[in-house]
Amino acid sequence: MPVVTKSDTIDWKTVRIAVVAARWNSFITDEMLKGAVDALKGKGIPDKQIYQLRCPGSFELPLACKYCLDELDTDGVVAIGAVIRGGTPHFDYVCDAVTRGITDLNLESGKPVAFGVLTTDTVEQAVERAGIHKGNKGAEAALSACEMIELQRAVK
Ligand code: DLZ
Repeated sequence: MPVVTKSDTIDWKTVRIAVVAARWNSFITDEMLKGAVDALKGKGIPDKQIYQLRCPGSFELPLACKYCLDELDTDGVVAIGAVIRGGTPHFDYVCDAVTRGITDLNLESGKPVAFGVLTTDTVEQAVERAGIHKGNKGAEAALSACEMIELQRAVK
């Protein structure tokens, strides 16, 4: 049985990718955006092929990511947001909408849209996951998008 492994021959200089960050809780999402961009640069993707965009809140992320795929012709997108339960009475609605929207966009577009959206009970938990104590979830999402781009090219 053939084994599909990651393509080691991917030329990261040919990859175009977008990072879209929600402005809500921007003290968190700014750090995650930075972590994501640094991770993509670390892969060798040229600066001019890493698009950085902002949208109002996490609810808008799926549509903003779709714009990137359709209009910027990117190979993938990293969606960055922070939904904090204490900060929103409609936490569950925003979380459900962004999760479903991004899942649907992955399958409809056939391109990776990484889920870098924190859903936490407290600000402290979000801060911990934005690069200060427990790694940077923006960077982790960016590397997931890269791995999926590699996987797509490996199965072609
Ligand atoms: C309205 C709202 C609230 C209360 N809380 C958050 C949040 O914690 N994180 C986030 O990313 N966005 C929040 N929003 C904004 C919504 O995502 C959306 O931008 C607005 O409802 C306008 O469509």
